[in-house]
Amino acid sequence: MKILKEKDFQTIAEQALQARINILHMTTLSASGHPGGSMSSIDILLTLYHMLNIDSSNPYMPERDRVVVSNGHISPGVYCTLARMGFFNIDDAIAEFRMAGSIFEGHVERYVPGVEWTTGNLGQGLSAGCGFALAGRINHKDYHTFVLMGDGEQQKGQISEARRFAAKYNLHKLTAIIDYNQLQIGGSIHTVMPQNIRADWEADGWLVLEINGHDLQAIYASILKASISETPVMILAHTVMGKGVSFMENQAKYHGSTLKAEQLQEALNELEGENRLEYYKQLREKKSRSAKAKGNELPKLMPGFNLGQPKVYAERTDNRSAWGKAIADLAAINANSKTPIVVFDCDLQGSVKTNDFEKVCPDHFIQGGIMEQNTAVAAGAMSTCGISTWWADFGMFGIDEVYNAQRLNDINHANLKVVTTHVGIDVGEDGRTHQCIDYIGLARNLFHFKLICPADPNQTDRAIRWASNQPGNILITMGRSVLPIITGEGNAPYYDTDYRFEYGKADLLRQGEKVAVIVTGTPVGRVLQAVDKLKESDINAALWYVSSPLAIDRNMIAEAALCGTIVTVEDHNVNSGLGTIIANELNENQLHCKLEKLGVREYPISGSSDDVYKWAGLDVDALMSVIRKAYHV
Ligand SMILES: Cc1ncc(C[n+]2csc(CCOP(=O)(O)OP(=O)(O)O)c2C)c(N)n1
Repeated sequence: MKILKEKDFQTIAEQALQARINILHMTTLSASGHPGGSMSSIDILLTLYHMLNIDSSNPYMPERDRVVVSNGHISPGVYCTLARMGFFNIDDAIAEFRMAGSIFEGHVERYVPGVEWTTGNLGQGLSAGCGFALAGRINHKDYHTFVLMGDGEQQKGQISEARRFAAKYNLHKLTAIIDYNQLQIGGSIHTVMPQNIRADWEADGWLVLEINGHDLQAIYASILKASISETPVMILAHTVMGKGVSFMENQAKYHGSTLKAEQLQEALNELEGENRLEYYKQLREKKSRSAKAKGNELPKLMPGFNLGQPKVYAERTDNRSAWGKAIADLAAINANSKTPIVVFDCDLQGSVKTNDFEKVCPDHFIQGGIMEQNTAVAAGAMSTCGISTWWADFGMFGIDEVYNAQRLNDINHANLKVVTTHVGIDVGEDGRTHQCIDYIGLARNLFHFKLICPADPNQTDRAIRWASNQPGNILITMGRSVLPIITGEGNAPYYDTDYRFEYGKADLLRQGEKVAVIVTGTPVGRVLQAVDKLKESDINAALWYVSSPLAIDRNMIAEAALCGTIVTVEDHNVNSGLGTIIANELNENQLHCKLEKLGVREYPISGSSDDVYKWAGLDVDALMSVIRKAYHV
């Protein structure tokens, strides 16, 4: 950390006064935003940033210190601080704060120069900090990660997951700073939801330092101490909401209320500032018609891995094992790559098949425990640090349980590869709590996520290898069962040595006419059997496999529609999966044909896979009956 001298403290004090004025200008001008917490934390923010190893002309320098502002609503304070550190012009931030089209959004966004992680959903920042801190260790970079948090925010359970994770991995280069102003929206933090914040952190193995969060020397000393601590440190900084303006101090109302113009004048009289609201008004009007401040181009993860030799499975096996073998193989052959491969697990290692990877790369296997929210965010943050980051879990826990965290990973343009097993109704006997029948629907809401649902172990192998060299977030899904190898018309594996995975390309498994069956996921084996059996009675239905349900193949949809009837098959909620996507595509492309959607219409039952597929009307006999009927219409 940088050593501060007497004159630095004078500078910080002057900047803090100026920043308080700017926070009020910003929030009054936009008539929205959070002045109270911005003013209680501004002394901490400025002192901290003056101590960091950062360079505004090289914002993504790999060895830079990281700050996650978990209470993203204090964006005015953050923008004032970053502007003073040279990342952008303060006039732009004041004039454009919360303006449509501006980068200076209501909550801090990663594309604002100097911001490391988009936040706003409270309780997730410490997990992101864990991801950055662990990434530093894996990348052999000697940086420190700081996470600024609110005190009301401490009520979120995910924070305790992150504390345990940091303690387990002894992330001593991680420091949390809590803005302890003792107020939140609803009033005192002690009445809204009583907690013993200090005791909770200490119980989880953190060293706690308690300071006056407006005393610059005390802030400085605590950060210095934290930077050399051998355990993770939490700094509990006693502050005053609205600090600096007497009528705003200790008033919960100013958590999220702004000053009217006359109140601003009164506040500025106290702060001895100049009321430049007219100037900023003019600036804002001018800006709204002209170019906006530019956001950062986020660095892309392009590992350039050697993808090795594809493995061709001739015997039945499960997709899970094919994924486990592929990632272990990639890790072994890329052991000397500059991009490390890391795999997270949440206490399901045997089921999600990460054992082989752990044998090859024990130090890069991260056991996150039954703490999926923390894992989703920590892994997402790590994936932005030049690390090929994978997380294997059941669909129910890696998607449904953590939907909002994945949405945040999407908003943050992370590079996380989420491999989920046990999706659909192919989960064994566990029943409806474990049957993830909404993964396509959920992923479809995430604008930038790619979704791959491989048909069999061969396509799984190819898809994993392909995904390892792709930037961005990718969700790869599979069921639990041992699956038949998908064969082409001539009985050899369809996805053979020559097969190359292509995102968005559908696979024509069987040529046919009158009916086109379009399937995704585990039902493909049963559909293939049904279609092949029907051939014996001269019913030649076409069969397409869709491995990328969010990127429908235009050729397929046009050819399938020409058949006259399309039957979609999935072991997914029929209201939000492949069938609905196909209906949408037909409609939007003005293609006309009959459509029959087969899928899951109720929360399913426990039972063997065969029994559950039969219950859902997705067994071979039921499929044959639907296809036969459609063929003869
Ligand atoms: C998960 C989540 N729940 C609710 C909110 C709405 N919200 C925004 S700020 C806030 C209060 C935060 O209090 P505190 O952490 O003490 O911040 P301060 O008031 O000191 O700025 C709430 C409930 C949110 N942003 N995220």
